[in-house]
Amino acid sequence: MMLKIIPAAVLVVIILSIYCGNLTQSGHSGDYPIQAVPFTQIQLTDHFWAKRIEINRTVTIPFGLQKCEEEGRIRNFAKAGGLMEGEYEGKMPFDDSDIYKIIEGISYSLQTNPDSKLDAYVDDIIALIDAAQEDDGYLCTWKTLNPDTTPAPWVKPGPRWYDLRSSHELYNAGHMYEAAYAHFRATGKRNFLDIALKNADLIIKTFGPDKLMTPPGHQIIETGLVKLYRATGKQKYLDQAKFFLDQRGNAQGHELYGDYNQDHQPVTEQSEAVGHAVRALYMYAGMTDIAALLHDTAYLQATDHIWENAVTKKLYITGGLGARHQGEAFGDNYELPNLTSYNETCAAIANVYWNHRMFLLHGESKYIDILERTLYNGLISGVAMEGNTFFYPNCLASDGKYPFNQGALTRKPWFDCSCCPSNIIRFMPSVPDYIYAVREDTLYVNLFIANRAEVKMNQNTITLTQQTDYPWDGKITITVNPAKTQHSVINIRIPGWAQGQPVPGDLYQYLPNGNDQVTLAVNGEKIQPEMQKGYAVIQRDWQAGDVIELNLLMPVNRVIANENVQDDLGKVALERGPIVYCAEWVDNGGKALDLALADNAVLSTEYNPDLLGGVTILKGEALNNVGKKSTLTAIPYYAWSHRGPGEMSVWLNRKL
Ligand code: FUB
Ligand code: ZN
Repeated sequence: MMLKIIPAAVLVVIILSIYCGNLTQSGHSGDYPIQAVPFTQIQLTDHFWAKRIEINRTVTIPFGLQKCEEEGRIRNFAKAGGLMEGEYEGKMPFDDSDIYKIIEGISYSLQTNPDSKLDAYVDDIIALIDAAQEDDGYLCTWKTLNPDTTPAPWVKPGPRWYDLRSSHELYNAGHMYEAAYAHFRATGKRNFLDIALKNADLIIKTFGPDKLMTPPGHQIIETGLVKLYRATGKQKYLDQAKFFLDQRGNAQGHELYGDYNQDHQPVTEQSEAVGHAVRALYMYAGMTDIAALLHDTAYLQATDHIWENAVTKKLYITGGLGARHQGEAFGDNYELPNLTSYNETCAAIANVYWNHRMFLLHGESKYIDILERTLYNGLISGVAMEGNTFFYPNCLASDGKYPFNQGALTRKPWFDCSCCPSNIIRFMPSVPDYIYAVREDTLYVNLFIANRAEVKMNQNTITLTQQTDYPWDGKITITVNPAKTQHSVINIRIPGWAQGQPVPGDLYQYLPNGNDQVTLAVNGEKIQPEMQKGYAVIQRDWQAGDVIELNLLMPVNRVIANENVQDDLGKVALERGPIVYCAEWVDNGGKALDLALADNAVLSTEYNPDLLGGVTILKGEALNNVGKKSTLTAIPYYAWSHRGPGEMSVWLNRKL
């Protein structure tokens, strides 16, 4: 590595002064010190994400809507609103949330691809939601239709707010707020936002000190309320988010749910990622919002501790979180089985939301390292390249027999509990949100995705053109065109994988590969900028036409896991750039478990435009399961299971 590192002590002083500076402003709510450049200012020109986002728009969104229509999720609103007769349809108490998530995805999508027909269709659904809302603002179709029955045996029937541990009334509300905020921002229309605010006002009237003090069984209302605060500027929504978080672990107002629901300790005392992974990760995102917006040091410390635990003890190499099928939950430290790994797609999405917030708060690239790892591996594996079949769990090995995906061996079109497909729909269009961010006179380049962006910064507008074939090639060229020449800072993220560190901590490490991996140049001249918090810091008077060239060599990296991870003992995983690889049966003579790859076996790379939508594959000499020499072919993990069910493994034996 040729980049210079700032001494740790200097960094500590800088961090403290920045953070203490914020603290002195307390009393008023603030915001994240760093702001994302919104995806609406970014036009993707790449071949990887643009394709995926377009498939989401043209296939996944219509497919999700069709499923929701067929299965009665939309009718439930009409029925609850008295516009048609009938009982609640659906097996889950949170089917309403799928509609909200799809509206959120459509809203994002409308911002970049205006579509008046779709816009009008969404307005029709919003009219049904409006009809289903009770006069005082209450909104949850299964309760309104018949509180004395239940859609699922694990939910107790009963009046409003009864069995909040399982009823998902507040979960539905949280997704409604997130969607209403997105719809408001995308269209400027208040029809959905006003429904959400009316509901939130009822919730504020109902829950609080000296009122109901029960927290939701499933978190998400917290980040949703923060978005309502953003939409209105009204502090009461932010305070309500904190109120719900503060009730966890507080036995004063309810019987504690326990660690499955992260209700075993006050959140500020929690330091280990436990329980149901999606619940937990949405909660950590909400806690990070509180840490940032209310400058709350106790929340800040807790999120830092939990992050440390999750990343250094519980993270799969694919960025997946949540080891256990049982309870869809985090396992113990280092409990990372491969065949039975759960890694719910929703948890991967939540992990991106959380790490993005952690970056906006701390400005360190390690959060983007986790975000990128999740994005390119354990998250997009959740949806087929054709856009209409899905993984709910994302396992790291398959024997072709254990039906890990809700009874199936490959991706399924839909699920009774369809949280993952609808989450994919809402997430995909927002991917460009994660590319750039700004803080005063500093621009952060976080992800390498070809695009053209207009960034407002420091009373200037900078047009950026990023060109790259990432993730297959590590050459990145960024042309900088400021409207006026100005002194500012461009922070280029140097990924952990390019600096010999797959993830922060010692959960995984690379076997040495002897490559000097990073070079940077401005206008053709090599530079050696300072490194700060994982970024190469380039300061200058930027002029129209300045060109930054970053070269991240992409050797094949061999990963080994911490020896406490029993399932990975004696094994190696392969990565190239941000992509984690796997061996799949179809490329390896019908068998992919029990292959052995010697540490010194040479691996070659080859881009195949006709395979799996265009992928770089790896090849090398290995031993097959009976000890015979064979050629190993590895494909990107996200692309597995497109050619029929069978064996797959991310981790390979180092010795037979
Ligand atoms: O409970 C709502 C959603 O259903 C959760 O987030 C998922 O894990 C699934 O259980
Ligand atoms: Zn899910």
